[in-house]
Amino acid sequence: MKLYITNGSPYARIVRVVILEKGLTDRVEIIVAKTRHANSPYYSINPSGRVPYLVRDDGVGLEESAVICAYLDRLDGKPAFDLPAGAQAWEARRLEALARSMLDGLAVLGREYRRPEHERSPTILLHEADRARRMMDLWEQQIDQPMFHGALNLAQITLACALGFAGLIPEFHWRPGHAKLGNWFDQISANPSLAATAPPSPARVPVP
Ligand SMILES: N[C@@H](CCC(=O)N[C@@H](CS)C(=O)NCC(=O)O)C(=O)O
Repeated sequence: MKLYITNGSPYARIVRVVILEKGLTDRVEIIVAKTRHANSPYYSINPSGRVPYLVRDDGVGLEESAVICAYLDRLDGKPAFDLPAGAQAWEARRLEALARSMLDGLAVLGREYRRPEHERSPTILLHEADRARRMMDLWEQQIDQPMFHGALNLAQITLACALGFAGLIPEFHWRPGHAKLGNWFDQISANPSLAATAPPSPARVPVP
């Protein structure tokens, strides 16, 4: 299989973490795609131009990090990232969606800051920075949930990748006022699959 990524993409990182956790490194070739470039050859592979994109062994391509993770997790018939049983399944869905919601906003914020200054929209910057701050406040409360302190799950991976991406936006400082969240992030970042996929330094990250 082939997984197309960019080094700075937090969505691609979620999939890369799952590949490591599932021991699939020998089965998935990771290829850095050229995104957001007119006429990139990558567009003939994935017309949407987005990453992550998994080309399966049968040649079929899959988009969306959650779909790709679910596919890879089930390959061995022993899913490690399935939803827990009963009411906890809704908690898992709720928290993963909340983490993804913050990540979606941060992705817009990061992208806007990486445009040339004269192309940036002050309205979008303000809107997304406000959203991100509200979400960080919410996470400072939610991080006590047992689901964030047990075995690695997709809500944890998504939140860790969102916070890792926030750290790539030099203009956005999320740690002040969010000590619990910061501690959680520091601890989970030491996990080998997260450490191995840590994003490159801000100066080298292309627009996701
Ligand atoms: N919902 C998608 C989001 C994927 C996404 O937005 N990827 C960005 C990189 S972080 C991208 O490919 N951007 C390139 C473009 O928009 O052309 C997922 O979860 O996979």
